[in-house]
Amino acid sequence: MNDKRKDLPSQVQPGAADAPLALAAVSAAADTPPENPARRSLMKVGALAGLAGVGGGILAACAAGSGGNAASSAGASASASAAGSPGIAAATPAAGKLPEDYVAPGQLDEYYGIWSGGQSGEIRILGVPSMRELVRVPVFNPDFTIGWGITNESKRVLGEGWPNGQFPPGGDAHHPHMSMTHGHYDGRYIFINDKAMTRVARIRTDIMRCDRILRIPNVQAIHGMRVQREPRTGYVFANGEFRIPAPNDGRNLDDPAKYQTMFTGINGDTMEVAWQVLVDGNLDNVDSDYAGKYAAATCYNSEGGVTLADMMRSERDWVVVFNLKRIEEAVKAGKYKTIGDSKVPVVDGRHGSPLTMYIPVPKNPHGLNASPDGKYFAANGKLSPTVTLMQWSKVDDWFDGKFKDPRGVVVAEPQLGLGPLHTAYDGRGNAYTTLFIDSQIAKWNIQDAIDNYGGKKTNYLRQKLDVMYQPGHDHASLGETRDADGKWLVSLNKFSKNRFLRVGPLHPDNDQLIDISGDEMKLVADAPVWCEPHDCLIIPAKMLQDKIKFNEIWDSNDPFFAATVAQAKKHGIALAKDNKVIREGNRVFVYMTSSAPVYGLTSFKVKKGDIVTVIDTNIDDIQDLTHGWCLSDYGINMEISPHETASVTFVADKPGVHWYYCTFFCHALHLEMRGRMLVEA
Ligand SMILES: [Cu+2]
Repeated sequence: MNDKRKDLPSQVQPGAADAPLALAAVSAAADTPPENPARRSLMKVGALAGLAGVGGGILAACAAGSGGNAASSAGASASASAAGSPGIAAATPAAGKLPEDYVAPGQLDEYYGIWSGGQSGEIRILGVPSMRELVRVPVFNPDFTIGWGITNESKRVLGEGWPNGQFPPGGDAHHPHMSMTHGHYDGRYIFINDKAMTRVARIRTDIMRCDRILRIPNVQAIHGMRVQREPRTGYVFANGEFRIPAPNDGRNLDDPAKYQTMFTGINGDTMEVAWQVLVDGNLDNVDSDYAGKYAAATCYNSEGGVTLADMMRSERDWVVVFNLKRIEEAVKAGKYKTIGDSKVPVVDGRHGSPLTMYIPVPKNPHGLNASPDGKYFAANGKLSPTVTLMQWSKVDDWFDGKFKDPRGVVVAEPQLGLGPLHTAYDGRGNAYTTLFIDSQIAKWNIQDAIDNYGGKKTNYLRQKLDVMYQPGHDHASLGETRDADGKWLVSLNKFSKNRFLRVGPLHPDNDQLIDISGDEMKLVADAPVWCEPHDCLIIPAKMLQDKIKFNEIWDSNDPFFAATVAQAKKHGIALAKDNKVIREGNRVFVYMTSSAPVYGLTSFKVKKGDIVTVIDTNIDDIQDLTHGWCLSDYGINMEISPHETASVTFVADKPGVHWYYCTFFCHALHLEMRGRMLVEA
């Protein structure tokens, strides 16, 4: 422990839990090599339990294919206990050197991290490398902090497409991706999927607030989601993961042959569905090329199965490539149908269609990742120890009829280890593949893997790094753009086990920061995160700030609350100065300002049963001087930042005096910033 880090009060090195007891355990394990049986049995608890019952054959197949480290991993024991197992000490910074993730008080991080919030349904903005969480942006999840799902402005976003605006209580967010122009992040929007409620949302980056949520018709469970890179976004591509009866109106539980799913192209500018493509099998992850011609998706259920055993039956599944130009032409030529009430044109992309190409790959592939040089795309094997690397230009040739066997687009199929899920790129010709079952990241060289596939004796494997534990996605800084800078890699690990202080049965996930700037990957930091982020993106702060102007203070004309401003105008209200109650029958509109430490109205009266809309405008000009408006015993809170207008509508069903008060500490007299609503019985 002879390093500088222990002198830094707020820094705990990766692998050291914040307690003396755990530190002792870590020290004991410090010299243990990564292959040590204790670590193996620790990390594989549960990882293979689900497969063990069904797939003895699968594990054997994996072990046969993946060489040295497979044997020890494949012999899974779900009974191994994590309770007393030591961790593995990670790389420590050299003596006298500050750790690489250290960002001193008052200093700013060099990168933004845009994190999915997983089951929370939000996105989170982090600083990288500190991995400090900056803000949360509620998207699919009602949130009392800012009144998301409570204010009229947020209800307009959340309620779109739902009967009577009755939106669901949350969502399952997975994949945040930023809009691009010519393969570079352009800073306009962040898009994210909701698997639970089959939606795609758009976040305006300048205000970091969700402005549109789109329900996707005709499919169930949007999982993989990516954006068009060229010439711009453009399309947002969304995969329907679960096959469902068509139409799904109460029939065919026992006839899965009649199930289907579709690939959806969304217009990212209008947030409308442009078209859908009917496919064979199912759709998991997706990515697009750098030429604006194709999107490609993995399918792990080519069998069309409805049970685990069914879905694993075939030795091969596939990657399906979508020919965007041909799809657009088919739609234009009217070669589509519509389903039920939906007006979305649906084209047929099943086997034999000129719109698609099905490339057989080893069974149950998962991640789909295009390389930043624009040449290749990789399908990650999951149940195969391989990654299948394919070349976009060969896809051109196949669609042009230059050859018949779709496997002709495969240029490499390196064997990496057990459970390859996702691959990231450093822009220097290397790829970084997460190995879920092995709890490792395999770094491999793309050209060496291609040469090896061509018959040359090359060693494409550069390094394997232990991660803690069971990584899903990994993501390299700018690695999904032409600007891949090969600086940081984050491994988003599903299990954290002994890496943090114990907090009960539900552990945080562990997002580990890895320095990939040198020849060797170096683990730099562990970051506990509220489950389950799945995926992230990392973008230099300067790049983003050069592209967009973050609004420190709201523009009073911002479209986010334009409908509320229009309503005020109809009432003849000047929002920045008027404090006034307007009654229209039993509809009551209460306009007031906020300026620390007072509300423009300190009392107002309504009658029991009135439908009341309170509209508050923050007229403070100072950045960060946010107010809240919380109404006692009514379950209402909303945040109003400088020059923002926010509103809430409720039925005044509880007679009496109800104090409203400011919830954001705005002034020394913040507690005195309050007023009374009288509800007359
Ligand atoms: Cu206040």
